[in-house]
Amino acid sequence: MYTTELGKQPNVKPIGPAEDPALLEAFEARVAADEFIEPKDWMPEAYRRTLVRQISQHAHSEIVGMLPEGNWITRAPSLRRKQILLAKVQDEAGHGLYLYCAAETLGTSREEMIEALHSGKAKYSTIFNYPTLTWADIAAIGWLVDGAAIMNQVPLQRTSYGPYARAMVRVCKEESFHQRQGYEAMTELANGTAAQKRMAQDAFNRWWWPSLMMFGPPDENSPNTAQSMRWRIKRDTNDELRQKFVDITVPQAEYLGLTVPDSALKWNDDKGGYDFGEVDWDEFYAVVRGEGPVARERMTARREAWEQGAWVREAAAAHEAKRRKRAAA
Ligand code: BYC
Repeated sequence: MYTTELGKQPNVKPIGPAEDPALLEAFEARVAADEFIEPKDWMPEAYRRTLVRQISQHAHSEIVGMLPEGNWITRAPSLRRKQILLAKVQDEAGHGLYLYCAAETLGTSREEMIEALHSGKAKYSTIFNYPTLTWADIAAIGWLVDGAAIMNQVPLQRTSYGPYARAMVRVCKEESFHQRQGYEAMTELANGTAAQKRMAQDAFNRWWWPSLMMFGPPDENSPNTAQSMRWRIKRDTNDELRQKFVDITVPQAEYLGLTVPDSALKWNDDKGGYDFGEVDWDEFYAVVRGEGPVARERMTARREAWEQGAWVREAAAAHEAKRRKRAAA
């Protein structure tokens, strides 16, 4: 499904004519001084391409990420839960839109990005290729998936590209609410009946490892990390963020009385963090290749939504054309 062969990708290299060394030096000095790079500023082509890749894939993740939860809006166990879930899913749509706008400032169009998603050229987060089987999965997603997302996105508020950094400020505020509502829903289940506790543990078992995969491959197998860290697109490496997530989440699980599904998990005094077991990287790469348990359903749903929404896009374009004509007259 995906065009790139993971683990064998070279670092992003500039294509086309060599870039002016003076411009390159000035650009690197600005990045090193923690200045934001803005859309009209000169930037190396490889920097632009890396940003388009990361931001558009981030946007796609937000949009595809609406599906597993959207599936539960009609089945939420109370009116309060339904309202919260509806608001959360709408927030994810908003995040997708800010991110598509941020990517558009780099000279790519919305249509090109959507086409890349639908054709399988662009990736989206592996986490959204797993099914949501019970209500506890919705609680687990809020707690773990949004928790992992915040861990990754708080540092991105200081990413070197201005529009991406600014989009992240609002996204992080909303993700923080998402994480809390998930943890609150999980607390209720973990303190509920025996059946509810079992549901909570079962969902935790199924979402723990895929959540650790959200941070990407280990640093030594991450083709993009070194360059993205130099350009300050990424502010922490995949392994650093994964470790922070484990260290913060394990005590939360203990508070809920849930067991982390990892027999290798152990506090390590020397490093001041947990040692934990090996992620199943074969599973990760299979899901990235489009072989996730519900990958096909996800892409079918997105393509159908795009086709069924054609009339809305046409109506909006016709309305705008009329408005301009009237304004010109
Ligand atoms: N899933 O060199 P690496 C959300 C790809 S939305 C799929 O480490 P990089 C939420 C990677 O793209 C969560 N693919 O790459 C929404 C690369 O392939 P390409 C999304 C993955 O970019 C709704 C290759 O593997 N968050 O939270 O330096 C409801 C090698 O990896 C994954 C973001 O997108 C993966 N998990 O680092 C609730 C955050 N991991 O592109 C919640 C922004 C890696 O070279 N993105 N790959 O063909 C990032 O921070 C970085 O792009 C990543 C990967 C850490 C994800």
